[in-house]
Amino acid sequence: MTQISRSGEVADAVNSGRPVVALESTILSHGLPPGRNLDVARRLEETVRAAGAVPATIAVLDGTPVVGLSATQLERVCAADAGLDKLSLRDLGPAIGLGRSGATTVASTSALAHKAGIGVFATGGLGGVHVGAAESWDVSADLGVLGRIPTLVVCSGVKSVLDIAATLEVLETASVPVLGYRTDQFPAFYLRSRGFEVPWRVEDPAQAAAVVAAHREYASSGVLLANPIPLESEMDRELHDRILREGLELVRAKEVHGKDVTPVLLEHFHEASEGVSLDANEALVLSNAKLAAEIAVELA
Ligand code: PSU
Ligand code: MN
Repeated sequence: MTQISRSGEVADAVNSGRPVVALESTILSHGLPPGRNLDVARRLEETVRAAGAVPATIAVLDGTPVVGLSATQLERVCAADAGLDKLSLRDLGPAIGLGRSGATTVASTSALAHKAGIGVFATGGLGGVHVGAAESWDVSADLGVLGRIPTLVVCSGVKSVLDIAATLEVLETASVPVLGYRTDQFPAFYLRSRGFEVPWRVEDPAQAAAVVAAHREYASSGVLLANPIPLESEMDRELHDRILREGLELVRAKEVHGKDVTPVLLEHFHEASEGVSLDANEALVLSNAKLAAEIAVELA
């Protein structure tokens, strides 16, 4: 049986109860362009360390799930010619069994982190219910997995390319508490709000940790902490809405389906905004890594 490969640093920290923050790799391989992705990957790890926790970036390499990529492995995942598949939880068995490599999504990263003894995970955006899901049935496995695995996921909500109201309903059905970090609004990735409220709000890492610890006593589901993009990095709403309309049109015209939808839309945002959305993406994910590390420190 393939064992999870933990870096020495991650294994030591987990075994001695020190704080660890899991980081995903799909955001690197499919969400950010080559060049920029490696820079962001390194800064994410530095940010986690600066806040007193150990970073564990996760991917599957040659059939082995790796928790805590080395510097060389991080470079491999971020390489322009990496050619990595996007692996959701259902893809882990095939990728591992067949000796393949791939980047992990929120669903698969949460599952691997949990198995490796890590309870806190930071990312940019959660997958959700796609617009038109009533016809397409396109609902990210991230939601179902959060309903089953007790990981705290710190993210900036879901992209406004998704059906946010439906996503919040599915999270409720899955018994996933949704907490706003210093906000009453559910954030929409590039935007701090999109008119949807969160049921609960926390004001600091200690409160978030208290909620997570209490939740774990009574439920086996995860917790979603929604941390809005820093105010100074929020995208202009008009620019955002225009690019979103174009992107959705592009997806329809090119008949993009399934797991390719998010990467295609993201790329369109980055191109059409001439990098503004990239800066926004970077700012929010760094902010989430810092917050996740602070909560991991509280929980440890
Ligand atoms: N949202 C983003 N950036 C991303 C993703 C989502 O803003 O990179 C990635 C994450 O890895 C997430 C996955 O878990 O897309 C969801 O994909 P799907 O909808 O195919 O489940
Ligand atoms: Mn999907």
